[in-house]
Amino acid sequence: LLKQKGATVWFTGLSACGKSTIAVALEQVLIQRGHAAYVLDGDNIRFGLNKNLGFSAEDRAENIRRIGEVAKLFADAGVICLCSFISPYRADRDAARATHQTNKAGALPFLECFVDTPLEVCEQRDPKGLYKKARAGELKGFTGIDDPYEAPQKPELVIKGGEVTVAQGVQQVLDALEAQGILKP
Ligand code: ADX
Repeated sequence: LLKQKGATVWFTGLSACGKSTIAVALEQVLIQRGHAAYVLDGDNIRFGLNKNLGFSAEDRAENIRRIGEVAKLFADAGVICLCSFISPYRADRDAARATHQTNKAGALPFLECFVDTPLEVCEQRDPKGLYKKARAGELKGFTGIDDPYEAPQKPELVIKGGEVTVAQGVQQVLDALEAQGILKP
């Protein structure tokens, strides 16, 4: 019916690195090209399915576990699922990848996309004023300030968020999806 192969693109990176901006722009391009694509991010997950979770290491792990399972279902249903979450812990991202690999109906493609934007750039953008609050000590456990971010060691893709435009970032993902045979060139 959909004439496409489902897959998950997992965007990881600091708050304000640009991951959701790229994911939403990519969703638009894919839909314009006739592909079924859907973004999962904090806006539609943390206010619904995961509204009972905060930002402790345990809650972040559970946040990513649930999202990994939902993304796998989207991908299994044939949708290109674009996940945009800080997902600061390597083990949590690896578990999301593993659940795609062990899918009953066959392994589902999982592309980890590291949006590698320097902390200084993210902090300068600070669209929600959260870095400022974290620096002032008003917000504890903020990723990159007083909470860890474990960068991926072997991501399928690295987007230099401080150097490329949104359109260039989108193109990088499209190229990777084509190279993996998920989209026809
Ligand atoms: S994750 O760590 O569990 O993957 P997620 O991507 O869902 O995080 O949510 C991150 C967003 O929540 C940030 O962009 C920011 O707007 C907000 N936020 C609130 N508190 C924190 C915090 N302590 N650390 C990071 N982000 C936070």
